[in-house]
Amino acid sequence: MRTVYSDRHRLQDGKAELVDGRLLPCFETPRRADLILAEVKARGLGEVIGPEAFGKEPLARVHDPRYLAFLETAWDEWVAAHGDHDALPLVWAIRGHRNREPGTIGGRLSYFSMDAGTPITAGTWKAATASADVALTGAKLVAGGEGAAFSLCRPPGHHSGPDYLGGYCFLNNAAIAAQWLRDQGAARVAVLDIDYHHGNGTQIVFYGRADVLFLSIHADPAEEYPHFLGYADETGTGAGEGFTRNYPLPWGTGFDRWSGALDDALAAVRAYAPDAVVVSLGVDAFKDDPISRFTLESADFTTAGRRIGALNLPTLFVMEGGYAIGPIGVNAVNVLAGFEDARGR
Ligand code: Q9C
Ligand code: ZN
Repeated sequence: MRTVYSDRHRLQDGKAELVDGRLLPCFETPRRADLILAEVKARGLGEVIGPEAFGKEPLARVHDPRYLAFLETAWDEWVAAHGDHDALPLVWAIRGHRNREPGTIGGRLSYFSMDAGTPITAGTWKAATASADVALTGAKLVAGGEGAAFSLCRPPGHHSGPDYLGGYCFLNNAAIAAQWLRDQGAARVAVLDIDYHHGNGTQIVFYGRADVLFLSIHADPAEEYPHFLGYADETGTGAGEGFTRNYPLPWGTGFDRWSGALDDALAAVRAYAPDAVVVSLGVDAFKDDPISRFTLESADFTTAGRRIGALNLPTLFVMEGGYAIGPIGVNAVNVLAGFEDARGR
């Protein structure tokens, strides 16, 4: 399969995130994409191409225009108010508070954020929009008849909701791609999220809809980030009832249990008979991931890829998380190679 990649990911290079009371160097670094790209080339997965520019319209199909306007100018406003160090939010509306956009950049940053781990930097808007273009270009390949494509997105996307950033995510690349596929005529799209963390942003975008099936296998939110979404009893609402499925799993989960959830999710995808599948491909379920607590081995990612490939559906892989520098490339490409293997390519 072909890989879509943009060097612009480098423009997102945050200094620090707040973790357990300390400011630590960002886990979500340019090096991640470099290692994945190097492995794509080393393994001969297929041609690497640059993205097309899709503009703001496909972004606005998923995100609130007020949020997009905020994100585009946030850095300049932050610099004018506070200086040219990375922007991090500090306070959020809690139960009983007002849902009202403040006037200052500091207040607005909090309003449009869900955590203090996702710094806005000088290059954030350019990197995030390039990442969305990478997802959209992959979607176009799949819509055009390529059986599969790999969008090597960075920064990731699945924690970003209609009007907020968080979890290292600014624009929800997978949701933008899935919506674009719908807008191009796909009747039904399934989004399968195998990142270690719940895909809260993607779930919210499609929660009330039957035309996009959302399935997420992740660490139990009672124990793990993002903490406030991703329980098994969240199954969709209204017309979307039954079209969201969550598989929360406890810390320490290994491939036996994880793959049981995968098989259940894949059966649901088959029954849904979508025109296309978007895989939110995080590889942070890996045993040595520095911020995660599942125990998948590198070889397990190959097996997971094979099972996804056995669906025999047009499939777009969209890169999400994975922070074990070193094996991140191997783990991501193992999924893709396993997928190709099952397709007999
Ligand atoms: N103690 C993605 O994988 N911080 N985002 C967790 C851990 C946020 C992960 C802190 C993790 C976000 C795309
Ligand atoms: Zn993750």
